[in-house]
Amino acid sequence: MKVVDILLDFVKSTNDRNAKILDFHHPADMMRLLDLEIPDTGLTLQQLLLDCSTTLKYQVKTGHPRFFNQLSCGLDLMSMAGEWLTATANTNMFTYEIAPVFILMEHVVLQKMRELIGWSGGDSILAPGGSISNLYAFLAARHKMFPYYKEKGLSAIGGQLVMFTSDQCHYSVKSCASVCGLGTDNCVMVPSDERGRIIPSKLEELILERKAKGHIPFFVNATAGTTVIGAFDSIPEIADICQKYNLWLHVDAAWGGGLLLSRKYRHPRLTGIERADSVTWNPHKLMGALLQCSSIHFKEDGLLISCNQMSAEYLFMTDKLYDVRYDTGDKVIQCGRHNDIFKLWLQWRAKGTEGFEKHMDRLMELAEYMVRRIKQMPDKYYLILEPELVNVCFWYLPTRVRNMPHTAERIKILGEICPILKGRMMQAGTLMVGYQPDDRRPNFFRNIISSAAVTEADVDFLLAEMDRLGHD
Ligand code: ABU
Repeated sequence: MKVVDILLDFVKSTNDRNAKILDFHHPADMMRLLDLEIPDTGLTLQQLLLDCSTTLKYQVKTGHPRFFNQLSCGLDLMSMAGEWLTATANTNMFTYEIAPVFILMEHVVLQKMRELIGWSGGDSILAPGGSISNLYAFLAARHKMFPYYKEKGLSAIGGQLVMFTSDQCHYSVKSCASVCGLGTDNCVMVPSDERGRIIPSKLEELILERKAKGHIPFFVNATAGTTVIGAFDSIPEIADICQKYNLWLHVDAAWGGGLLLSRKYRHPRLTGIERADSVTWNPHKLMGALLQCSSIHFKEDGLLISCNQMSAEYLFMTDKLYDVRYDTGDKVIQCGRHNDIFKLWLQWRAKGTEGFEKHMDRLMELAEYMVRRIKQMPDKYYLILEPELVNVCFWYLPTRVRNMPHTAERIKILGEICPILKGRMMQAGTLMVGYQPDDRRPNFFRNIISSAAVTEADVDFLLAEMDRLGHD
């Protein structure tokens, strides 16, 4: 019961706007505040309870309504209940034998997600994060084109494989090239336009360039919601190119996939997604499922198992008393699989698909509200671009730059201000907003609204608090 009290206190303070988001200490100071040593002899229950509350005391409250720092924000109570029960059940998701209900839940929920993509069949699996989901897409694409790779390795290919993605993609796409033996030089970064969307004509040019060198293009990644600015590549145009050159089309919708649930915002952003061969979609992002919950979907059924199956005899016996196609563990390269489905299933049952649609529309409306407020304060804020998603990218303008023309010199100063102002937010503990540079600009703020707890008043607080902390 005491542990439950500690959990509930954390949830209460997460939802308390008067409570701080974090109590920041530098690592060396934090080490002094904590006792993390592993003892030879077990400690008392009283000490362990103290350990539990101290741990949560210094944890950043990522569900706080003023935490705008990451793509996964918020603390959905239904999903949390599912996660607590999941931990209690403590099972492994590799076989139906030991996780019958959870395996069936996964089957039903993933089928529903494929329907939302626009497929009537196909196959899917929950994976440990979007990067691994993208890797599964890569592996299946290579397997489809070179089915003997699994047994024969590189000799089955007999040439240089090449993949294509935009220069704004998530870094995990490039990582596939490194991990899978292509080398990062053979993950071709296609230029994007001023809004961060891949330029289709450049994609085609680069494919032809590599073909002329005798290379083997095989995989194109389109991003539906880039990590920093939230851009959506034009899927129909990319799909046409993939069709023309017989290339696998993967859509990394880890971030933007949630908008599939919104009739208002789905189009044109995700138009054409049904033409993809594979789709990554992370419910732990826009949908607010607790970390982690990431899915990878395939249009073609049977590819995952054919690509990854190792038929370990001690686990995946074929003479079990039930239909062993439900032993999903042999579809993946990991062995142990965490149960990431119960929290999503329970959350979806609580909200219904309509509830998720309302959630998506609300997040988008809040981002639109923030853009309007920023535009009403041109002396204090500079909007970098009109968002397509809930990523609002901007600079804060302290008093000393307000009368300067918006030149490279001012932009340099604005970039230098970001880490200073972020540091002040963290010291104050009142607000967290992320910043980063990109290939076109120095540091700028990226505000993410993906928590159901956020209101217009929180957005107003954010803008006022940045001004309070950074005006000098
Ligand atoms: N691609 C993982 C999410 C990164 C972020 O929260 O900014």
